This record gives sequence, C-alpha cells and structure tokens, in this order.
Amino acid sequence: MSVSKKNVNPWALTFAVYPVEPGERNKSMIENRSEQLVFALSKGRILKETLPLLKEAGIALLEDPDKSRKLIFPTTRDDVKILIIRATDVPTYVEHGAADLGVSGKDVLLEHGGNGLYEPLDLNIARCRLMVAARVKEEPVVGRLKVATKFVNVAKRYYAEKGEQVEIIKLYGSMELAPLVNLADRIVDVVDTGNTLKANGLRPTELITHVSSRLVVNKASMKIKHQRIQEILTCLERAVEAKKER
Ligand code: PRT
Ligand code: MG
Repeated sequence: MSVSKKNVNPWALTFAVYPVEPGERNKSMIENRSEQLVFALSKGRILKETLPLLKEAGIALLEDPDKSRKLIFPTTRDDVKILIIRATDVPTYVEHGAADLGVSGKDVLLEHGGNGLYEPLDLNIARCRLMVAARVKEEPVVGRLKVATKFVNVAKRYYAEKGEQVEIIKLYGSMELAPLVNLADRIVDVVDTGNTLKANGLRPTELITHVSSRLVVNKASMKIKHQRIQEILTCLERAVEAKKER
C-alpha cells in the first residue's frame, strides 16, 4: 500500500532524513570543507583589535566590512574566510561547526556556556569588567532585588552563589535605562571607563569578573584541521606576547 504524502508525519520525515547525531553532522560539515578555515568575528571593537593580530598569521581582509553589506569575506589567504556576525552569535556558529574558529568576549562565553568549544588563547583585547551597578541615589530596596541584564545566566549564577534571591529581568540592550525608570534596582553589564554609568546616574557596586576576548575553536575542527589551526594559534600567541611587551 502506498502512503499518501498527506498522511506522513512531518517529524517522522525529519528523523528519516537526518538519522545522525548532531555532533556527527557538525563533524561531517567540517570534513566537507576541510580545505577551508572559517573564522567568526563581530564588527566593532573585536574586529578592530583582532585584525592586527591576524595579520601576524598572514590573514588580512580583502574588503572593508564597514563599506560592505556582505557577511562572508575573503582574505589574503585563499584557505581562510571571515564571517562577520553579531558578537553574541559567535560561540553558536563555532559550536555548531559553521565556523572553525572565532573571537568572543569572556562575558559572551560565560553567558553562552561554552559547550563544544575550546578556548585555547586569551587575546587580551576588548578588555572590560562585568559588573553590578546601582543608582547613585537610592532608597533602601524593599523586597526582592530586581536585576535587569542581557547576561541572564551570569546574573543567575552570581546571585545564586551569594545565596541571594533576586528577580532577573531579561533585556537586549541599553541596560542603564532600567534603574532610571524603576524597571530594576540593579543592572549587570559590561563596564569599561564607567562613563556610561556615570552619565546615567549609576555607579558600579560589585565586580563579577574581569573580561577579555578569547580565541574559540570548534572541537571537531581542532582534530580534523589540527596542523593549520595550531599554526595560526602559534602566530596569534606570539602576536599577543609581542603586544604585551610593547
Ligand atoms: O553591540 P551589539 O549589541 O551588536 O553587541 P555587543 O555589545 O555584544 O558587541 P560589542 O562589539 O559592543 O562588544 C563586543 C565585546 O567587547 C563584548 O562582548 C565585551 O567583551 C567587549 N567590550 C569591551 C565591551 C566594552 N568594552 C564596552 N564598553 N562591550 C560593550 N561595552 C559597552 C557596555 O555594554 C556599555 O554600554 O560600552 C558601554 C560601557 O562603556 P564605558 O566605557 O562607558 O564604561
Ligand atoms: Mg555593543
């Protein structure tokens, strides 16, 4: 008896077409482009501070991403491509093997969880601090503290370790606004000079952790493309050390 397509459970089809484990799928994706190394970077400070380091490994962009709408960029090395994506998406692309390597802030990695990734090198760039901040002028808080942040997992872990029950409010940006309009009593955010907090009547109260950007590598890529990745890693290590000595 032939089965009419109408009666086929679409989920059953999905499983029939992809009978492999996700990890295996990532591995075969990486093997299929074994000649290529794909780097995931984000626009802004990470791109700006990573490019001089990559130059030491003979990798430079052929086009200026600020003047292009492209998302995949060729480089001076035929075997290396650079993806320019949102900072928070970098660990996801690397974890799933859509990129072999990436550069990500420790803040983003702590929030993401870092599964399926190696973090072999601290690039010592885009340095900042993950902090709790409060209003400069504050009435005593009655009841549970409300904490607004885009770093929900980091904030949950931080307050759990302190044994403090708080209400976490997820935001996607402009955290500094939340205490000003009484959406929250505290924010958890990245602080560099502290000027943004100051300009909004806030002050840093607690340091959660120091942050810098890290090189991240997909675990399967590290095995399959070990030699080429190791070469790049060595060049980057040297560039980071040379910069420290300057
Ligand atoms: O901007 P977008 O929403 O696309 O993503 P993103 O903010 O995650 O990316 P981007 O490029 O702004 O930051 C990438 C990484 O740089 C972060 O993940 C951090 O690891 C690192 N970094 C270093 C910073 C800062 N310094 C920094 N100052 N990231 C953000 N800021 C912001 C902060 O959120 C706050 O709004 O700058 C403001 C504070 O700066 P100060 O100097 O006033 O204290
Ligand atoms: Mg930003």
